[in-house]
Amino acid sequence: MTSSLPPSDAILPGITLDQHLLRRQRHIPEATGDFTGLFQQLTLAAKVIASRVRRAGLTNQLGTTGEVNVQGEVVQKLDDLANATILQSIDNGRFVGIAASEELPDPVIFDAARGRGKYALVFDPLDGSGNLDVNGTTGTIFAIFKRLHPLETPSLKDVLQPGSALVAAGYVVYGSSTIFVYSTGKGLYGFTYDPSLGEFFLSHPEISIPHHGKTYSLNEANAAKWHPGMRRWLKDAKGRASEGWSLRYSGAMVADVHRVFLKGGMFAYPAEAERPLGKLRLLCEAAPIAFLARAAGGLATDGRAPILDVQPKTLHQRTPLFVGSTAVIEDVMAALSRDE
Ligand code: P6P
Repeated sequence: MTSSLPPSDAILPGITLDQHLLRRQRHIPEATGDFTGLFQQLTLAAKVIASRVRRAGLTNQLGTTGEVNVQGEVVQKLDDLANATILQSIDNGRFVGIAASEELPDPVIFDAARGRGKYALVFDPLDGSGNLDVNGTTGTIFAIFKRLHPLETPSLKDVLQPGSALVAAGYVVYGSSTIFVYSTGKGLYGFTYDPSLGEFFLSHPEISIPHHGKTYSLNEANAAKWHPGMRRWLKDAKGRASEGWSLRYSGAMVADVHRVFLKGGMFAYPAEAERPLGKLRLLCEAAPIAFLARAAGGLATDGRAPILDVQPKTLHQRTPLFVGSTAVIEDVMAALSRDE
């Protein structure tokens, strides 16, 4: 005689992020555990950042440091904390040889004594941090490359790779709940954090971007600076309000992209007359988001070409970005290709 198991959801809320990663690792014979180890470090960093973001108003962590970063943006106190948290979390693991942060002018190269980590990590530690003071949503974005020459000293070459070379990417959205979303190229998975248990549990087992969508996410205040085709597309979209088309824009790309991934539509930060490469950073924002969008069946372009095909020339290179439902992105690209 044997006893039957209690229903699986009777006690645990589901599979954890760690378990999901270990299951993935078991299917890769050559896996050394370094990739899983790196993800566990990033998961820890996400938990720490989530905790600090939630209590910022109580721990004098709101507001700015008074500094301006390499992007020319005012640094929020939590930008610095999130940046330091991620760098510290990967510093003792020998998984990462070089890490590039949106907040730092140059990459951090980890001490050779710790072994030359095989991965290159690129990240935006706290995207949309301008929202913090008003309790808005923010996020962390990360991208993981394999280093080009793992036995050599890490260098910028390890980071200046096209998005198509990514081995994994993800984001953490610090919103009404904290959700860790990642992909290794096939499938897009979301895990919701339970602070009472200190674990991320699988809550979105297979995120798939609807082929079409009626929500567009862009900063219309900049419309006068856009390509005429983009202005025409926006005018047409606004004309379809009675058909359910609507604008949603939070000021934090991670939040807006997360909505598009789940509900369809488009997030866009177009080129402008005086900013032909737009505002968003290619390596630490657009490329990882494009990698995730492709894994979820969506599309991401710079208005002309797939973001994943763009070969970065400089670390903080910017790019226009259009990402979301394939039908919507293709429609926008057609509008941009008309020369009026
Ligand atoms: P704007 C945040 O600073 C960010 O990089 C993205 O997260 C966000 O989508 C965009 O810039 C907001 O820029 O010019 O609309 O305030």
